Amino acid sequence: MSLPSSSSAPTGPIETRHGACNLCEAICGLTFQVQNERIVSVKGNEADPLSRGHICPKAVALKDLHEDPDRLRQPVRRVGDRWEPISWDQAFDLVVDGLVKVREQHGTQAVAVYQGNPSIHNWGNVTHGHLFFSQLRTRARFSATSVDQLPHHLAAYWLYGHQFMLPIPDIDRTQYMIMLGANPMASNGSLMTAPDMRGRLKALRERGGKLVVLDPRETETTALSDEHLAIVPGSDAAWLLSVIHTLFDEALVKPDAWSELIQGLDALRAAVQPFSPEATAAYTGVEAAITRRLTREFAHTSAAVMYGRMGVSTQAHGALCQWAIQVINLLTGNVDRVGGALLTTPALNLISAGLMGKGHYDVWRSRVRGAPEFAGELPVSVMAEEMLTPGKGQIRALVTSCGNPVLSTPNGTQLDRALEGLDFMVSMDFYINETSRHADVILPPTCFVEHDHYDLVFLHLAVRNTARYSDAIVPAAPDARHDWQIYSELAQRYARRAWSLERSSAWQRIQGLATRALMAKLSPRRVLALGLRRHQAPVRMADLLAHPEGIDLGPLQPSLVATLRRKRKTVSLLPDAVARELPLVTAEFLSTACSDTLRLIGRRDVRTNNSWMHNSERLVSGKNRCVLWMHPHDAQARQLQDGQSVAVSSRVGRIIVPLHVTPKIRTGVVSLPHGWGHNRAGVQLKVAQAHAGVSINDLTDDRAIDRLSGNAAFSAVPVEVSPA
Ligand SMILES: Nc1nc2c(c(=O)[nH]1)N[C@H]1C(S)=C(S)[C@@H](COP(=O)(O)OP(=O)(O)OC[C@H]3O[C@@H](n4cnc5c(=O)[nH]c(N)nc54)[C@H](O)[C@@H]3O)O[C@H]1N2
Ligand SMILES: Nc1nc2c(c(=O)[nH]1)N[C@H]1C(S)=C(S)[C@@H](COP(=O)(O)OP(=O)(O)OC[C@H]3O[C@@H](n4cnc5c(=O)[nH]c(N)nc54)[C@H](O)[C@@H]3O)O[C@H]1N2
Ligand code: SF4
Ligand SMILES: [Mo]
Repeated sequence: MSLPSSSSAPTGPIETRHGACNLCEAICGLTFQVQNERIVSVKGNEADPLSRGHICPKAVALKDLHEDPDRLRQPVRRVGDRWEPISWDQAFDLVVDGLVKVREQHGTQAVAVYQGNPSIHNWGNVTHGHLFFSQLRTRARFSATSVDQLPHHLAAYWLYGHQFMLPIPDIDRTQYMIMLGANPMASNGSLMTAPDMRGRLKALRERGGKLVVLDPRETETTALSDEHLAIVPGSDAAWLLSVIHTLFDEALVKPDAWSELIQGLDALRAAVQPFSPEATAAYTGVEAAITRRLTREFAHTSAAVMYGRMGVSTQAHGALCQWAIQVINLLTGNVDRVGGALLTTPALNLISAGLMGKGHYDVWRSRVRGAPEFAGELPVSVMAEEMLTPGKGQIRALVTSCGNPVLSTPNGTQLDRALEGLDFMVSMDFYINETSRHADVILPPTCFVEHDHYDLVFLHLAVRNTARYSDAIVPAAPDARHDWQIYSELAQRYARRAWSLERSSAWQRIQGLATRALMAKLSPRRVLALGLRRHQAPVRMADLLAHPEGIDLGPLQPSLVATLRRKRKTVSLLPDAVARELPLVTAEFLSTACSDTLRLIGRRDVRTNNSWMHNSERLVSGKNRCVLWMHPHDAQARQLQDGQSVAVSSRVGRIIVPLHVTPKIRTGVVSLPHGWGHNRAGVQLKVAQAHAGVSINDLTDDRAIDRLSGNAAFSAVPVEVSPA
């Protein structure tokens, strides 16, 4: 895909530069053509060993982001309802002053942090963010994890002892894949970095393999599947328990390499006894005979993998779902098996290097609702109530970075109101959007094509081992700051200003200052080069620089069984928390799903990227994508017509949206995409405002969380739909 050439094209040599797209987890390799430091075309890089030339329409929009007139290029501070450009020096002082004052007056817990999705897509946040955030010492830490993949981490922590030991589907070698609640043809894959999903899924079928998808609606991915089961939303945990039940019932348990490592088989068999496929069929909407047949097929295939993502993570039983998926892969011997699910071993392995903590669970709880922490974070669903409920520990200040929680977290309207009442707020973001418009100061970093990149996170989640470092494509403006530079500066100034608030000894504080001063001088690239050398990586910085297209380190290899054996660790199949939970859900899972309430679910489109990138004309042009899908039977029952405006209401809110009547969705279910709703006052995104849409998270409920993990339950929100 290339760009139309500009009419006033500058003259000068055209240079080719290799880069990467960091917008989604596929991290595609790109080739840019640049003339006079202006991007003139963006293409997929055929030589990239992982993405092999694949891109999606969003890659070209990286240019739009770079050139966007609405993008902030200098810090601003809010003066009444105006924004005033200020110098970086002034901005840093204002931020440190604002945060320290709240901490002095209201205590450490009064300052909260929200780190959004691009925090892990932009490596400067990974290498330098902690220098600043750790000094705040607050337990009021929130991130996109608790509206996303939190149950995966919890299941990995329970079973393998480490939150980041996440086995990835070996999609290029599997013969049978069961996929629940994922639409990688639109999302390009998640917790499975696998660019060119179409090619990979076609190859699966061409080698005689099978793809089964469970999703309440037809999707771009179900279109490529052999079998699609339109399961009742929110009921997947019951279905997965029935699969485990069937594995025991039909003597299909064959853990192979895991036999001597797993514990609790008998307890598990007893715990799943009530959940036969026959007993849960009314609740899940999946016929018992189908569940039994699929379980048999899966167990009899020697390279099979079950995979579940957003649709089964962000629901009331998300943790049960992700635990059960791991257990099914374990009981059939498919974890750590070629063609099953394998750990990636990236060049710089942050897990084996001990640079990623193993996690902890329920060591403390949130003040108002008593929701459990995981790995030091509280569920973001409780953030607004922690701001709105008076008392000791009430949140009075907020730092947001790379996030737009007003559009991305449940009950955004309530959060919007809560942000208005804060004493101080700072946002690291290049836009004045639905969230950052509440900030006192906005610190805008450079955008993706203006800084270098090595993917510290997603190379751990890829379906093949590769390594790739990309230099900046075009130079940043002289006075611009990268995220890592913003953190470094904030960290140093904060340490000096908050000196008297620290309880550590003077010596420890001096050491802290020295470490931060040193780290501030090390760019992410220097950190990477040191890390590769220190941890004896198979590639060094010089190799990466010689191969900007990326280096292939081969297919995934079994390693988890050997690691656990070496560490003398066993896998307890039935963690205590799950054992306590199952009796609590039995009555629900054996009942009939309520049929007269409509259940709302989400939807992604290849041209969207969460709550942003709607300011790119080329991505939002064409048909309106923010429409409510409804089955013809449900529309008829409510006398609703395709194209008309309808009112959708839930416990927390009401929105008006155009209706799209389609047989592609299960009856009793309606679907809306997330990330829209740019019509709030004060937003400065001209293109996005002209295509505002509405926010699904004005309907999703902050009280609806997964009891075990605290993850938001976005799927199966009860709603009513009527003519607007
Ligand atoms: N109902 C519903 N809600 C959902 C979801 C859903 O499926 N349904 N999905 C959830 C999921 S999976 C996620 S991950 C969250 C995402 O929600 P958020 O965590 O809010 O992340 P984004 O929506 O991606 O917003 C990214 C913000 O970061 C800014 N930004 C982009 N790049 C950079 C950068 O390099 N540096 C800085 N400082 N800022 C940057 C952008 O301008 C934008 O404001 O939404 C969740 N919300
Ligand atoms: N184009 C695009 N790509 C993206 C993003 C984006 O916003 N746009 N966001 C990125 C991010 S942050 C993430 S986390 C990934 C997510 O990537 P995926 O996990 O693939 O997420 P979705 O595409 O939302 O697919 C979730 C599917 O679950 C289905 N579903 C909903 N409820 C249920 C349920 O109760 N049970 C079952 N079985 N299915 C259900 C939905 O119909 C939907 O098809 O995508 C990433 N890639
Ligand atoms: S799939 Fe699209 S958005 Fe994702 S990394 Fe590739 S080009 Fe970027
Ligand atoms: Mo996500």
